[in-house]
Amino acid sequence: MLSKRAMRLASVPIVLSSGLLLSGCADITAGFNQTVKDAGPGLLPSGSIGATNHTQTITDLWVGSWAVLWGVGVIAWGLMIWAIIAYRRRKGENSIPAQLRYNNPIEALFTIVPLIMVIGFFAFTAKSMASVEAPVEGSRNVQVIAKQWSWDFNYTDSKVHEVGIQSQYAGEPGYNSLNDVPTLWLEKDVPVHIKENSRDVVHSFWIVDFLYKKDVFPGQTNNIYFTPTKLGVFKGKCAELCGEYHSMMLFNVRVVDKATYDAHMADLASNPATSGLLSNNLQRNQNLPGDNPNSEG
Ligand SMILES: [Cu+2]
Repeated sequence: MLSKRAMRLASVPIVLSSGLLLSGCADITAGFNQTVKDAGPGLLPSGSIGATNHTQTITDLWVGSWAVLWGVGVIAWGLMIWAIIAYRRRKGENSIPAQLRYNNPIEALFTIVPLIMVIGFFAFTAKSMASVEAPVEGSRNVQVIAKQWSWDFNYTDSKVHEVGIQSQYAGEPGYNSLNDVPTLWLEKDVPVHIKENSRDVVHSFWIVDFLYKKDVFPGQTNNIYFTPTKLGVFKGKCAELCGEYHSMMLFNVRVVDKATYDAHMADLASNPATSGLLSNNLQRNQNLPGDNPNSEG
């Protein structure tokens, strides 16, 4: 039978883990770097709170999954440590303990519980993905074009565009501060449909606080649908290693009110350098099916 002392010892990891869980993010992140200090629910960036109509769904899936996994972890570690302590070799014990072959109820448990968990994770993921990926009719169209190593933005509905230039390291010729990276302008509370195209290789369009990224392929159009719901400037970057200056492939997303958005579109329209749309003729590979607008997926 298990002694009282062994029971107390076995409870240590359980108490420790639940303590960590209950103390919340504020304490855990104290003293960490800026990124972690900014952490919100589930250690996701706090800027994601209310950033788009999808961030809550994504946060719930993430935090819910971690909560379940912490529960499984605490139970598994607790049982392991209990077994290690309760069944340790005692003084004067020199023989091998009783050797057991298998235990049907335990085998069934170890099969059924993981199966239920995998099905559960799959179901919640599929449900969240379906809602995040659902096309929204009547969205404003923006074409995001990735290129080594920056971004071009075609504001399709306003027939204007902006061309991005790769950011440089400080001190290098052509250095432009991070404030000068290309900026994608979006209007708050207006659903947007982003069509992704690449001029050369595979990139990935990632707006960090929007908790979403999607690969950009040459010769194919990928689609993103969301509604920005918070004013502000958000950091974006390429999330697919795409060559030497991949790390400098940065951009900003500026979510503004209607008046500011309309004024910016008017600015772009009045400037011959930014009026009209950039064509796919700038694509490096001209023999791909996706470069023919009629075959865009
Ligand atoms: Cu890239």
